[in-house]
Amino acid sequence: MENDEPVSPDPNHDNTQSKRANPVHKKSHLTQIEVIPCKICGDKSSGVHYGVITCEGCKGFFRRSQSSSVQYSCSRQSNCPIDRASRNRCQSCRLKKCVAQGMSRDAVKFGRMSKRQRDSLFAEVERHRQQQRLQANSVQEPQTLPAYRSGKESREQSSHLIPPLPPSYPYSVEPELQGCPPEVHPYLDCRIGEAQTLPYRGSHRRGESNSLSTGRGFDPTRSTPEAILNMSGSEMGFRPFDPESSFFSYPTSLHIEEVSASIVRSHRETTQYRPEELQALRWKVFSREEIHTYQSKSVDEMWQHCAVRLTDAVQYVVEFAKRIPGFRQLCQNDQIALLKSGSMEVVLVRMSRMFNTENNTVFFDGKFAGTELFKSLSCGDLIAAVFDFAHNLCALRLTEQQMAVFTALVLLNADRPCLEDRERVQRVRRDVELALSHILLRDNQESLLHKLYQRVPVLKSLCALHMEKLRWFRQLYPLTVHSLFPPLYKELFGSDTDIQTLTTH
Ligand code: HC3
Repeated sequence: MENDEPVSPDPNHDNTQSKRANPVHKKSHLTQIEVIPCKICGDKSSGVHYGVITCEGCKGFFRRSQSSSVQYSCSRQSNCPIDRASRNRCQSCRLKKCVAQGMSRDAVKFGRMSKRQRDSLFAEVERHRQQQRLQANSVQEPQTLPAYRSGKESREQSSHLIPPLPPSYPYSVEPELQGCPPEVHPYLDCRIGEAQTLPYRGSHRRGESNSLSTGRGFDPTRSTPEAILNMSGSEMGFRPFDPESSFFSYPTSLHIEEVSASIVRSHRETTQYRPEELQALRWKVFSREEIHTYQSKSVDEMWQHCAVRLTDAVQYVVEFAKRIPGFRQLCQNDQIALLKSGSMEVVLVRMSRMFNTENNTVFFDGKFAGTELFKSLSCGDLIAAVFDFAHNLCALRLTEQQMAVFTALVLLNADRPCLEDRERVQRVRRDVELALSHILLRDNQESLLHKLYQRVPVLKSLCALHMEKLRWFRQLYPLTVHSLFPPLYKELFGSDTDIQTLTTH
């Protein structure tokens, strides 16, 4: 019976040229390709072999089938199933499947694939990554949110989540009686305290020079939460922020340049896709059939799908916020309050990076999608408004640096509800305001400042409409939200009252 173990490196699979052609892209691309299972048996793949993504076993089997003179024959109806467990049972059917999938000794090497072929492969990698994350998220689901409790009980129960408030805080009355109940935020809370392993990014940033003096950049697939958590401020290239220090209260242009550089670096490390990746895929649009598949989802299915995607995007925003100079020196309550009210706004701003104004599509699930793809959400007005916003902001053609500092400004809004120390938020914000002015002045684009500030109330109205839609959806599908939406999503967009509604129905 065919010995399945690869006997030696594949002499036919020489990708030297492609390694020379683009070592970083090639390495990262090949690394990504392995998320796609073997096209022959479904086992973990090891790359493109003889023109098809296969595992080492099927690569070796095909090579031996080409070199040996043996003829394979099937003892059944030549339709044997070929999977990881059965692949050695029938060599004839296995070879038949190899050929059917396109394996050939003359197949082009990966490095010489056409751009279209490589883009198609890249999009397939992205789709598999998204599926992996979806499964990972559903596996994470068992974590349950604490059920709604009265103020006193809630504070006692949640003390392990949010440090108990010192008596001087104004939460002495029952939460129902105050403007901003001390909500429980186990997911936001731990995300603020620790760095999270983020969902897959567009590509690994190996070898990219990074800002950290230790040479460790933020790569969610590499950096463990402990590693990031243990990086000291100086190790991360930041001077410890101390709003009380005299140095901080008189920002010099050097300090402002440092704040700008720090925010731009954090932005670069916490955006899901690089501009060049999005540019490379800008004409990769969904087919009619693929759009129909999305449109055929039920309302609750599509909402759950988008809620997962939105939550992924928010996780990157949380990491970005934590790296804004001064953000983590704010009190826990204010960090959470700023994220609760600002993260969706930042997601919408960042969405404009992924928008193609020429066909009004946005990068979603590995390809560019128009509004029609989101039809089954049944909130056409919200979709249209979100796309309009993305289109108009995209048309300003912000640079990554301008985008980075603008999103930091969106987050550091001292007018947000439930803030305990507005003045401190304002102090942190002031440096970012100066940083944005500094960058626009340097870029000779001061007129952008007014245009960007004009977008802020639009963001607020979009988020209000989003919350209105969520309340509508939750009335119809309370258990979907409660049981199937990511916990972080519920923390961000839910509220104690809503949790009470859910748990008492
Ligand atoms: C805004 C959006 C949901 C989020 C989608 C995101 C931002 C997700 C991250 C991707 O990298 C980029 C992206 C593209 C499209 C964005 C969607 C467009 C429309 C949809 C709704 C307006 C929000 C629906 C979310 C809800 C209702 C489940 O909370």
